[in-house]
Amino acid sequence: MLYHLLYPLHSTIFAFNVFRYITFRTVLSILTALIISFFLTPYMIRKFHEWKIKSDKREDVPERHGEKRGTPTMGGFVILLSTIIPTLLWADLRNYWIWIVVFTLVSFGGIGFIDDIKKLKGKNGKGISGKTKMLLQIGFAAIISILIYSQQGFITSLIVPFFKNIRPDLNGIYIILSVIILVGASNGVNLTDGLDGLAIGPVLTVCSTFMLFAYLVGNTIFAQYLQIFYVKGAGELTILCGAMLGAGIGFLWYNAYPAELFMGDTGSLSLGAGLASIAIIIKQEILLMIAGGIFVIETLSVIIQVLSFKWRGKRVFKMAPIHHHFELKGWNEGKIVVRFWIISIILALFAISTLKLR
Ligand code: 57M
Repeated sequence: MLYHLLYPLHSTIFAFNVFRYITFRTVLSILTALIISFFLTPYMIRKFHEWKIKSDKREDVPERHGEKRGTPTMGGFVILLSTIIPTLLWADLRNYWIWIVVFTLVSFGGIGFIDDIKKLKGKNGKGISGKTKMLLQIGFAAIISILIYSQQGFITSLIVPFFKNIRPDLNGIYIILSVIILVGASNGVNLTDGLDGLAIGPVLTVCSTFMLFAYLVGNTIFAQYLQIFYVKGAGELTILCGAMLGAGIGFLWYNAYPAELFMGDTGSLSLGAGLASIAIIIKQEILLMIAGGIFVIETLSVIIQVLSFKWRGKRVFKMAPIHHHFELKGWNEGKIVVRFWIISIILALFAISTLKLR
């Protein structure tokens, strides 16, 4: 909104011409998100305590998690506000992609919100049933995928990193792939969100990677030079990624060990799906799996554990998702989290290197 208000004034105040630039508005978006997050989070932590929005009903967590009882949850609500408000202030609101990602964040955040509320109010801390949750996720993912697919000129080819000549056109099947990516990513972040700072760290590295890619993909010159698909209007997503980055950093301030706030499903489901929707729009679906490798590893650890237990009657890990395995091996929480962050930084750098290595 501020963009629409300030930029037209450039004919009288020449300096306002600067609002034309995506880079400048991205910096403003990051700063706005940081300010909102830093001021709103402590206020909301107090409110969550007052309203008894606290995680205290899990019974099966490793013993050490007992000390985490009473930590307010649903911090994802603040992350969403600190992402969406700066986006609405600094992005071009005529941009279709911005609304798609905002819709993704709100719809998946809504599913998480209902789940979080039910966990707090329901018996034994149980949220909505796994089946209902999955159906809601698939339903919204299908709507989002169709909205993306129906946009005129949307490319349904799949980019395979490192191979510039392998670009299979999936046509209508693309919608199915897109649903899988959206649902998979939202659950991947959700599974990862089990230690202080563990999920938000890789969210930040993926978000930074996509901030760069959105800018390049939305610019004809850079896209042509780097031989990546040009996606009209995708550049504005740089501003949204910036807002998510600022919101995530602000949240990490309070989620760092010992956490004063958890993001809840409101945060994990929406952030995962939000990143997936950006990946789909900027045509970097496989890159999401590389940069977001931590989410893939966490998800795979659960699949392997469940299948192994079913088929062999034996566990592969002491406990899945894999961060619990290291906890039970006696690693300190901080060590696990920082090591996972280091891996996600390496993965993000590797993802960025695909721009040149092909
Ligand atoms: C997310 N939620 C945390 C918090 C957070 C299929 C199965 C693998 C599913 C999986 C599962 O339920 N995953 C969902 C796990 C919970 O955190 C809340 O949930 C939100 C995210 N949805 O924002 O509100 C607890 O995690 C800890 N936490 C932190 N810091 C944070 O910043 O310390 C969270 C955020 C919090 C806090 O203790 O209360 C959770 O773990 O419950 N299920 C599992 O992960 C279970 N694994 C399991 O059953 N493994 C078996 C299977 C796969 C065969 C096995 O290995 O044998 C674990 N769940 C729990 N305890 N609760 C097992 C241990």
